[in-house]
Amino acid sequence: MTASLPPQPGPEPAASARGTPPNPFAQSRFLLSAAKLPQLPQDQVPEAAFVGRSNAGKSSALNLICQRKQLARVSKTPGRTQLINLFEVPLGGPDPAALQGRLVDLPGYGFAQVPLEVRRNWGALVGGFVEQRANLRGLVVVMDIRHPMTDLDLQMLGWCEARGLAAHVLLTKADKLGHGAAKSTLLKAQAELRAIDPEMTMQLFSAHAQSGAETVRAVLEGWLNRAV
Ligand SMILES: Nc1nc2c(ncn2[C@@H]2O[C@H](COP(=O)(O)OP(=O)(O)O)[C@@H](O)[C@H]2O)c(=O)[nH]1
Ligand SMILES: [Mg+2]
Repeated sequence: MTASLPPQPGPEPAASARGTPPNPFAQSRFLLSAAKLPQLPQDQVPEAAFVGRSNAGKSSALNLICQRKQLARVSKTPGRTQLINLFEVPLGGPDPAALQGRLVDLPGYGFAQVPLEVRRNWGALVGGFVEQRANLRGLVVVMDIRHPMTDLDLQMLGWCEARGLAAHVLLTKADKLGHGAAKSTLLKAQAELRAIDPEMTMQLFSAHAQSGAETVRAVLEGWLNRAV
């Protein structure tokens, strides 16, 4: 008698090896950095933004989603980047007007050593972006699975809820916990998220184990294919 093993998590096979469509995010290109909201493009291109505590793993997540080693520079010095970085994603499709979306890398938060002035500036920049940016279709909130749902994460989700904006949470560095602990953290945090807004979603993610990227790509494609 043969016992079949359950499917094991592991690196995703290359898209072509499975006959799945190519990853559109692999074509992402850096567009520009903005220090102030008026420097952002004024157009109709839909955007999905990434935000999270400094060092949560946001750059690593963006790099895995886009299958690029250095698209968003993985920083060893948290709290440094105070700019909004925009990446163009050619999504494909017959209508040239609907060809593109953007991924937006927002400056990280919650770094104690950052001076008050920098924190104020962060609040105006990121708060302004999340509350007002017309192009924004959804926010990916990246959290270290060992410190989920901090006060600033909740503030971010609160801004989304107030605006009726979609939000998707990545509990990243899932490789740092055992399978059972990761799963129970997910269930607990999911219950908290549902209490904020039942439509918000959450998943496990690990840049190091290369797991979870396909799920978040599908969420992003759904957002970016929505007309502005
Ligand atoms: N174990 C583990 N470490 C990670 C993972 N993602 C990021 N890191 C590490 O966490 C640190 C911060 O990552 P980074 O992507 O720069 O975070 P950011 O400040 O949010 O952009 C780096 O040392 C990464 O190597 C992950 O999935 N697993
Ligand atoms: Mg970073």
